[in-house]
Amino acid sequence: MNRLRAREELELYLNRNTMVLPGLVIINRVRPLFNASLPFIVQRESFGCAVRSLKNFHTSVSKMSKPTLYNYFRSSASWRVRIALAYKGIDYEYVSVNLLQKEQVGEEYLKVNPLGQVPAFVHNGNTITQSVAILQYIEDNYPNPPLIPKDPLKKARVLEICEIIGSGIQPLQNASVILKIDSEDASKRIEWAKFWIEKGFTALEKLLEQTSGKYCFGDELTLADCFLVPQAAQATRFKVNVSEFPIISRINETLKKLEPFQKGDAFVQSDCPDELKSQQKLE
Ligand SMILES: N[C@@H](CCC(=O)N[C@@H](CS)C(=O)NCC(=O)O)C(=O)O
Repeated sequence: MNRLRAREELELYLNRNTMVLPGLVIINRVRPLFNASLPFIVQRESFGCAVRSLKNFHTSVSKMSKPTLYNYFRSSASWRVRIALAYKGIDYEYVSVNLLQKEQVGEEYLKVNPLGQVPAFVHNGNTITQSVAILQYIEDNYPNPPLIPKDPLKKARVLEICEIIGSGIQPLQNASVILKIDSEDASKRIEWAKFWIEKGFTALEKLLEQTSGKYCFGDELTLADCFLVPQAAQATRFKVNVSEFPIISRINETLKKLEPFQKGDAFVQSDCPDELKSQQKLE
């Protein structure tokens, strides 16, 4: 990170957090964000950031309180959020909501999310549902390292990829949706999910021809990558041959080797049954 970039980032960060801080506290708080550029940022006055009251300072300190993620190891919408949290180095409380045991529609959880779905993210007493809203909230509060480009067109492209997966594919393969398919024959449900995943992947593959580099959007990790890996895993589950989509397949394999993707992976989570964990190791 160069001097100018560090300065811009710090100004943005301080203005968002609007606090009065003695130099030492600033250094401590920005250290994790600006480690490499720390020598350049000790002169707070020179940044022209907003000066606010001590009350605001306390508010901004509690902004750093540990969030809770209600989720389930295999839920792809939860999985996206786990990857982003790992990438940004955010520590959180993992609360498992067992979808197989229908805990998502139990009285307790419906108080958290009346829609009866995971994930739900709780921070400073505020509950946010819907993975896109959660991810945007995380991005706004923990902007570094970024997952959403600032440039409007680049941002639109990244969100386009997220939406193809998040709106065009995932809801159509969600367990509670496919269970509504009126058939004695379970293979009909798999066929249904496979159809929508393949349709979505066909469009996504075309889009990635234009946008991808090492990852979905050039060589920068973005939110689109957080969406891709869990969706590719679900595709395999629904018998899609992911290798028929060479760009998706290549990016997925590359991403799976990266630490945040390994930490967010379904099969290392505490609520993943042991037999699935070991089965996964064999594959
Ligand atoms: N649009 C929602 C989708 C959430 C969603 O579909 N969650 C699934 C797991 S991936 C769920 O909770 N399914 C249980 C159910 O619908 O009963 C988001 O992005 O958070």
